[in-house]
Amino acid sequence: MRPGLLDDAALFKAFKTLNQHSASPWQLQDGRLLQHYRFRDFRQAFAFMTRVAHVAEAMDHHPDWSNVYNRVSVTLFTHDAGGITTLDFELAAAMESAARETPGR
Ligand code: H2B
Repeated sequence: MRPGLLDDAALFKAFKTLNQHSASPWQLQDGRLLQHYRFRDFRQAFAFMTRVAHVAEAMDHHPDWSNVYNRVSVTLFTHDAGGITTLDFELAAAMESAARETPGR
């Protein structure tokens, strides 16, 4: 079963936990989780995306993202639920780990 939408209190709490370990804070924009990453070059940006792709497949939960050279912009949203769920926060946390493992940030 897939998780339901988070209410405001749960959202606030999840943000706090997520951003304790984030170099730059995740933001809430238009009902989605938003983050921008910058890496040394395209190779490292793509290495990051590859790391995340493995996690996303394992979770069956996928980012909306774009890549321009060394930058990756991410928005997370649970399409099936029409909003933000715990899956988005799990994927966000996995992205923070993947970013930490990617050299040359
Ligand atoms: N990713 C995201 N971000 N939201 C979803 O609702 C979603 C997904 N649904 N990945 C999954 C795939 C669904 O389409 C499959 C069939 O489980």
